Amino acid sequence: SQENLDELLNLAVQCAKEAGKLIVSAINKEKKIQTKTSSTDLVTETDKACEELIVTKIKDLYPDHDIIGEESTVLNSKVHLTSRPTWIIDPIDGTTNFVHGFPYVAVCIGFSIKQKVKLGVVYNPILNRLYYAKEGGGAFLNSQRIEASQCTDLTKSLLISEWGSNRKPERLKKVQENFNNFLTCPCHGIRSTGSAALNMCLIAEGRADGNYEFGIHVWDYAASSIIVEEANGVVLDVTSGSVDLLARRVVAAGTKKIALEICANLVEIQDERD
Ligand code: LIP
Repeated sequence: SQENLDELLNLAVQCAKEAGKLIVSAINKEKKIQTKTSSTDLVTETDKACEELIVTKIKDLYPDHDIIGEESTVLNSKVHLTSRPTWIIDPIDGTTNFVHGFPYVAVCIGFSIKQKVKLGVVYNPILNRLYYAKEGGGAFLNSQRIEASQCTDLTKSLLISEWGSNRKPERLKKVQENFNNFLTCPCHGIRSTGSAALNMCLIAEGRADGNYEFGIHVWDYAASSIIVEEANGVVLDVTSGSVDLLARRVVAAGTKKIALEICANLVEIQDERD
């Protein structure tokens, strides 16, 4: 029910704010850094502490809900996203930024039923930007309604994408090919914040017109996907079909036209599904 969704959204906002406090208090200090799948895929004790805080709070109130968390997912294991009520959590999206003190980091909390995202919270505690949305309720940034851009011309668009943490030469070549395609299109520019979730929220806010990324995980784009949709933006899979939460790739844009043009120009990069 709507009422229940409001309650869950409140809980997600509370969790994000508390985790945000941990991030703020740790970002300027020395960090214990570990690597995950490669030397450019990082995790810190703060990622883990934030996830634990959020998971504990949710389990306390909703012990029968499922939880998918970035740091509690065993490396290279499959994610089990079922039709059951499921929380999808990235305690720090933009861990590399966090490590360097670059201020684009976000706590991401999404909630899905039947594999459909019902609400999402993306919180940047450093820049104090709280984005949230629930199904049918519009999208908000710090309590103000946000709207995606109306741009329909790729040659007049500002795009956002990322290099990603996977630097295998063959793969990186394709990432570069995609940057080249859009730069020679030419779009007005391509930006990278280092956080897939904040990139998508910039689309929701209408600060940029289109975004794509390969190699991300369900926790990087579940919460932000509903924020883009509720801001009247468009979220697609790179095949131009509907977004696939486990496909490890996403296209987001203010308009369907830009989203489809991005899809049409992309060289596909294959990553193992979540
Ligand atoms: C990050 C993504 C970013 C991507 C990085 C990394 P994390 O997520 O949000 O867009 O390019 O490689 O995966 O690991 O900081 O949560």
